[in-house]
Amino acid sequence: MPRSAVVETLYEDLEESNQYEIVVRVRDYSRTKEDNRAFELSLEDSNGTRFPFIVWEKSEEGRNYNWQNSCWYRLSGVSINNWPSGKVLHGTSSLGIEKLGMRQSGSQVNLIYLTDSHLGKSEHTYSGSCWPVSPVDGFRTAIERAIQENVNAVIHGGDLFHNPGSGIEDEDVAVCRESLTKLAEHGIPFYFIYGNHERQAGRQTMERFVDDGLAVHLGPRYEVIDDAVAVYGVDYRSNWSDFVFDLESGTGDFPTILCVHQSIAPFTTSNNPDCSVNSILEASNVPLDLIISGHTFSFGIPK
Ligand SMILES: [Mn+2]
Repeated sequence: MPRSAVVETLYEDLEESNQYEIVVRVRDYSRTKEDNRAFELSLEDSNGTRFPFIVWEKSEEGRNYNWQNSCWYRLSGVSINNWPSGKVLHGTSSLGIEKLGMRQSGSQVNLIYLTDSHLGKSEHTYSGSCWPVSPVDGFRTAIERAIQENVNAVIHGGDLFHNPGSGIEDEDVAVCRESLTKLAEHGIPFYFIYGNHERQAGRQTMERFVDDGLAVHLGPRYEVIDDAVAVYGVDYRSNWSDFVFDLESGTGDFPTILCVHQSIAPFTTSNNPDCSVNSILEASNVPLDLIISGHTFSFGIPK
C-alpha cells in the first residue's frame, strides 16, 4: 500500500464531525459485548500509523463481520472522536466494509541491511596495529546505493553511532540526518534497532529522527514493508538469557524477519555467544523465516 499513486485518507488527517472513507489493514480484532460494542480493532492506515477502531452493535454490516488479521479493507461512513487516549475511529449504522484482500500475489521487496556503522569512530585497532577509519564515507555510500537501487527499505542492525561514552559529535548527527533525509525524500523508510554503543546520547539522537519521521524503531510489534515482509526488532540486551519473546502475532502469510544485535552461534567467533540460531527459533512465540544480526564482525559459513 505505501508508494501508491492514489492519495489515500490517512489517520492524521481525520477530524471530528466528518464521515470518511479510509483504506486500512486489520492488525488485531477482538469481539466484545461491552457497552453496545461489537468489535474492538487495531488498524493501520496506508502510512503504517496504528489506531483503534470500534464497531458498534448498531452497525448492521459490522456487528457480525468476519474480520481477518493482516487483511486490507476499505471502510466507508466512519467517523472520529477525540478521546483522552487519542483519536478513535468509529463504525456505526452508516459503516460500509469492502474487503480488499491480503496483498498482491508475488509481492517482492529489495532491502538493504546495514549494521554497525559506528559513526564517530576515528581509528581501529586490531592485532597490535592501528589505522584511521572513516565510517561516515561508508555510511554515505551505502545510503547512496540504497537510493540508486530504489530499495523498498533500509534496515539498520544497531551501533549506528560509535559513542565511546563521551557523546556524539554534532557533525556525525548532521551527516546521519542528511542521509536519512535523502532516503525519506526518495520514499525509502529507514528501520533500526539499538546496539550496545548508542547509549543515552545515541538514543536521544535517534528519537529525534523518529519524531521527525526519518526513522522507525523496530520492536515486538511487526512493521510490514510494502506488503511483502513483516519485520520485528529487539534492541541489544546485555543479558539475553532472561529475554522473553512476546512478538505480535498475526502476520498472515508474510515471511517474517527478526533483527537483533547479539552474538549468535554458530555465526560468531565469540567463545561465549549470547544465544544460538536454534535457541532463538525455539524460544520465539512466532515463526521466524530470517534472523539478521549486527554486532558480529567475523564472517563465514559454519560447517
Ligand atoms: Mn555492537
